[in-house]
Amino acid sequence: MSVDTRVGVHTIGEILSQPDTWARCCTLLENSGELSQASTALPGNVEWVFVGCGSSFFLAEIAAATWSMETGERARALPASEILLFPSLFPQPSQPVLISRSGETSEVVEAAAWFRQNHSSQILGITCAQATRLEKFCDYIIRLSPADERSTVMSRSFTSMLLALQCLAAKRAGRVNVERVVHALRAETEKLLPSMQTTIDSLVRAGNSEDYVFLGQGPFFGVAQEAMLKVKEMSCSYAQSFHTLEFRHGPKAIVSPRTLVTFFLSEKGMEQELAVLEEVKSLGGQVLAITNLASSRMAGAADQVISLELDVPEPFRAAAAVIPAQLLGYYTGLRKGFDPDHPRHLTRVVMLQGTDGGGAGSGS
Ligand code: F1P
Repeated sequence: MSVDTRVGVHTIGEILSQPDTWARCCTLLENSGELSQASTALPGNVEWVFVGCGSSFFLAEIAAATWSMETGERARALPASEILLFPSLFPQPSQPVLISRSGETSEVVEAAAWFRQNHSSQILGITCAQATRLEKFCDYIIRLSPADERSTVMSRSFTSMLLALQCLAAKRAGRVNVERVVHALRAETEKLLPSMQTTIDSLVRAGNSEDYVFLGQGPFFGVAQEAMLKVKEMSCSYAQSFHTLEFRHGPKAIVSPRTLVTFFLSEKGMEQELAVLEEVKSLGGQVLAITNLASSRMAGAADQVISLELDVPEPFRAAAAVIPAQLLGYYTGLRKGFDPDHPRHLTRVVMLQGTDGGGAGSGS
């Protein structure tokens, strides 16, 4: 069998497989009953703490925002390292959710061990891998095998684990038909992929950008964070992320014709966020707007607009909204001569010396 050696072949395949993967994961969860089991067994009226590293931490940020918006319960996201270094941050009781594609990241496994040792609550884990060190510490595990990846950078694992946690929030709140949401997301995003690719590819071919900024509020702040990481990981470019309105408070000083500022526009904050977009344009920056419904005012200000037009509640649009940023990192990496399947300096899993994992800085 011939091996496909094209540069970035695994990463682009995984990015484009996301709608189909979401449907497969949703079916898996419905058949296994894992989501319903976790939804009924885990406590309410405590703060839910979503924990991860790297992309999985940014996933945690979106999941925490969704949790509070959908259930009304308190929730926050933290990198696993905060639990290890500042455990006093965690007033009892809390409901920990440990997020890790590999289930082997040392900081996440150690955080799970800390919760096991110091908290009476039950631990929920979510992973894409089999037989992981993480699950040894978990009372409940959501396992999304169809979303696992060969690539180092996360794409379908990120959006699939995010959707699973958002569906858990929806089941807890009992206000959203989860199957309908996933079906709509899958069908509509599948249709959007070709135009997303065309828009992002043409933006990259124009080759005017050397500095990237991503802006979002509410559940879209975590999307902006993940977008920043995708462009850094796949293209070794300078990228930053902020809450949209925070950009005025100093960071906008960097805006130039070589700066591409991507706005993940929310419905709730549209008016205020659009004012920042118009200000960035007036300062001479390039602007990409990712929105659910485009407007003439938006089209008049932005250089490019990607309109999702998804008939799902606002937080559930996050998974689709991040895809243009995955493509931006991918095509920018190719243009700069990198191989997104083998990102510079990175390993697929970060396992640290002195843990019950590999040697110093080892990774696989
Ligand atoms: C988390 C992570 C990724 C990053 C790289 C190294 O992995 O930090 O976010 O892109 O792949 O690992 P995991 O804990 O979700 O397996």
